[in-house]
Amino acid sequence: MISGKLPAAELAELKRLDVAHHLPGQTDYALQARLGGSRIITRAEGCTIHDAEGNAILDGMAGLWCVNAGYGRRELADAAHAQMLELPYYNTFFKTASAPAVRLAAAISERLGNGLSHVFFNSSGSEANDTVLRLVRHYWAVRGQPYRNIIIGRWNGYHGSTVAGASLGGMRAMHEQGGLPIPGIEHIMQPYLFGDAFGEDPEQFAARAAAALEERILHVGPHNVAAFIGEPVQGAGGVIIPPPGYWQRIEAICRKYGVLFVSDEVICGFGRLGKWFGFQHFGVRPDIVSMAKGLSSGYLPISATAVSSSIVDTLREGGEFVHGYTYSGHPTCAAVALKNIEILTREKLVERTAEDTAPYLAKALDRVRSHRLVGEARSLGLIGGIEIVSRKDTNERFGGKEGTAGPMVRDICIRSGLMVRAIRDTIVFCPPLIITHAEIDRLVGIIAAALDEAEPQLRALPSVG
Ligand code: PXG
Repeated sequence: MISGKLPAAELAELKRLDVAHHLPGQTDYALQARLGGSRIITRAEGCTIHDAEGNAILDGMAGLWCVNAGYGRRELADAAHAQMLELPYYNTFFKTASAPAVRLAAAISERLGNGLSHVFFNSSGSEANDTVLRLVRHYWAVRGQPYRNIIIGRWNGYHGSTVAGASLGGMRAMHEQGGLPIPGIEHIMQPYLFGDAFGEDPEQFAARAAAALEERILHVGPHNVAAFIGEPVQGAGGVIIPPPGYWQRIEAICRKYGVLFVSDEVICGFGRLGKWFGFQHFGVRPDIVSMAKGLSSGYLPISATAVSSSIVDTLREGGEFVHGYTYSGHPTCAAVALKNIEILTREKLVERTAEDTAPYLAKALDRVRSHRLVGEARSLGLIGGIEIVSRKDTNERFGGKEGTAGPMVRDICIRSGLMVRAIRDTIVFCPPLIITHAEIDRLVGIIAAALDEAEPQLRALPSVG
């Protein structure tokens, strides 16, 4: 394994420049400065990232939930190289398109099935959801119902960081900055059984959580509701896997009131749940699907918003859709995404997830499931979360509030050579789909050891913080 270590002087210079000039995303800038700069990641291969200090770290997060095909894929670099020499860029505004964009639209639509025939391209997951917002409102206006413009999302859902994305999402900390959400967005409860309804019967909870959608639709008036948006499994919210029956009920409620059903597949798409798309796992049929991340395995920024053929019929009656980005259908990004889909298909990484690695991970989690600090260890496909609790068989948190144990255990994991995230007190992971059994064992083993290491410190905390 080649080290990513940089000479000490070069690393010191990079860290200095980082503090002096760089504002990383979703970061506390005082903390960045106090730490003397960010950790510099220098190289990666397979499921392993390397930092400038010479550490090799198992990437339990696939970058940021995105490097599905793993790192170091020469084929993807070659696809970008060849496309850049042929046609690096051209737009889709002048009644023009490029071969990679058109072929990618067809490849995505083929894998979506379910009448999701057409694809609009963007560069990020946030932009894909901005397109959702503009498209559904335009759709209803063309249908002669311009007042039908409310979109319902969920508390603790994540749909991006742009004004529309953060508004559709239900992250209260994001809403507190910049006066969000924008008008016309409503939020309902999330289907978080462990956190919000501990001990409730899962079926009953599924019915109750879905009924919240119907109640809200009735409250604001069904004729005013344009769409409902949700992630099949909430990622940034803490890997929240809804109880059985939830999605069927949500779909039925959308149908009952003629509300468009939008599945945000930015994390769940491209094999994460063991199907090409998360909605296919749950057996429902959305009208619109947003996707990004795994579409190119993060090698280049590209996202897509797919719509059903009946929506396209309406759009075709609506004149120009006055929406689009310079980089919509970017040829180089599209060429890389196409090659990425070819790799996922050829190597059967979606099937391998469903049949091999996901069941292996679910079983491997037994090792932490019995741990004194673990309230729940859950996974679906190759995404999972471990709930840290102060008392087994409860959902009580250390220090009497959320967010103490999670970051502590995460920091130990990273120090021990595993990159994971802490979302409040849930340790979450979402490794590349190429992860091996041995790497899954290592991932779970490091988390188990980190829980052991953190326990004395956590037990020493006062019980109410
Ligand atoms: N939808 C979902 C479901 C996502 O997870 C986005 C939309 C927005 O994608 P872009 O490409 O605009 O970032 C995401 C992105 C976190 C975290 O804290 C998660 C995301 C982004 C940044 C941080 O886990 N997911």
